[in-house]
Amino acid sequence: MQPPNSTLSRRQLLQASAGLPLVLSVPGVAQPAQATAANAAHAATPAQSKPDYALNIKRETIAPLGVPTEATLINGTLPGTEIRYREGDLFRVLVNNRLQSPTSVHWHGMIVPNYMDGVPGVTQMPIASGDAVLFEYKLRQTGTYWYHSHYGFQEQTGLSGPLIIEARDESESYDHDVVVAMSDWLNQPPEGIIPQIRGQWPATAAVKPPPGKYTFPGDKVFNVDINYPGYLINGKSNNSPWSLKVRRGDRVRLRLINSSTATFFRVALDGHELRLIAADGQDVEPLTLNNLVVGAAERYDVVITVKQSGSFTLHAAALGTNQQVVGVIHTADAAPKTNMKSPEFKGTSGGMADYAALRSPHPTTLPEGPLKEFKIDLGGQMMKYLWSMGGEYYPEPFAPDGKATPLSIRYGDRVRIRLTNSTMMYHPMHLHGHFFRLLSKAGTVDDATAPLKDTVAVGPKQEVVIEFTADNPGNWFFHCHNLYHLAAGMARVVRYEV
Ligand SMILES: [Cu+2]
Repeated sequence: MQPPNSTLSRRQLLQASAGLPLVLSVPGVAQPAQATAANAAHAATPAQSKPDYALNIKRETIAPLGVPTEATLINGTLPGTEIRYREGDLFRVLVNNRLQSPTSVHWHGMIVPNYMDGVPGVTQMPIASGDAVLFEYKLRQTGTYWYHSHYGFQEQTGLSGPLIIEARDESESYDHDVVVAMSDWLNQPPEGIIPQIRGQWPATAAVKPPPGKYTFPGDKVFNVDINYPGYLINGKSNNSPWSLKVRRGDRVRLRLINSSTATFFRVALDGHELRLIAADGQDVEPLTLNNLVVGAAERYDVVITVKQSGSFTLHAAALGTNQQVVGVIHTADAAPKTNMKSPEFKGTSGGMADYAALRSPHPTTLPEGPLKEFKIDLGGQMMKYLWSMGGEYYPEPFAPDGKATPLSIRYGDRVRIRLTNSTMMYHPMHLHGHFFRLLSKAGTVDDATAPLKDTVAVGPKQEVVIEFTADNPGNWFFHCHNLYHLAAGMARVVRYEV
């Protein structure tokens, strides 16, 4: 165990003794050898080398849409530093809080030990101003993930970044491996959005969404709460679009990450088909698509083959709005040139527009176990802007009186959750610490190749069934990944009974 150490405060010792990550009060780069309770548990390990990545979180003013806005940035960039590992590596990342306020970082989609999950109030204390925490765990997966703050509205103001784990033996070959992180951006503090929607504050343009021309495939209306002034690809708006230089004939793996707080994007690349090879980090049977929809917090990996010399616009249309954000993929002999015409999105649509088409390349059937079933309705009170799971509100900043019953499970259970949606909005539901099988067709619980995901968007009046084996003990957040729905109560904790 951790020996008594005179440099630790009483609070730190309390946290350490509670089995929580130990927080060091060291400005700048901390001494990682002492940084976590996890290290303390491995007392035989001598002093470790430096972390692989240090995420220095600071408040800065930036203007991605041309309007200076307060942002919460990692190492000064938007999105934050790309973390890239290889299969089987040890994850060693230091989070340095240089804000005046607390923070937290959650590793989205990662199968982490519970106390590394980064959810304040569920798995750890917030990281206090000036403190640093080393996150260390053995990587048990490959694919495209991301990380983001789970504290307040920091995620909306820039605190997120890509997290990539390359497989040692990738099934596809490609010449470029590139992250395309899509996000929504506000020119105002996000804390004011919910009071405006509730009519408690004077409304700005951001809370008056006009009817949007970009609909869900099949011309279905897509409702949004927020009228964002703009959207970004890899931190860049249409004012200076993100671009990628390639050669004719190149194969390019695009790791599409929807790191927005509320927006669903429909994506297409002019003149090219998209070969979908992975969803939420997990391989799927390849599909040839013309466009796809990426729900908030989802990831889809596509491979494109650059057919000819030229400049090809990557369109990401924000569903429910009249806006798209573009990027450009161009060959070296062609200048990057954007096509700002509205994409028509002809042909086959995939991703979250057709979950049933996603097939795992290997069986995902679960081991036998005591069946534990839950039925949870996603609901809310529109006029009050409160969002619920199973009629209960999780105590969050905009649902302070909420009280939500944990979903109690036991190690070894086969947990099946039936989600219904009685609201008029999509809810991108995310379970921490586990992959679940997505049983998109009713009555398909025996479906051997159901895809594994960590986030599933449940549409208005839709029903979705997910199931997973309870094999990672702890308290795990299960919530809507629309940050404003979460802040107004849409969450539960899945709790392993001991
Ligand atoms: Cu929601």
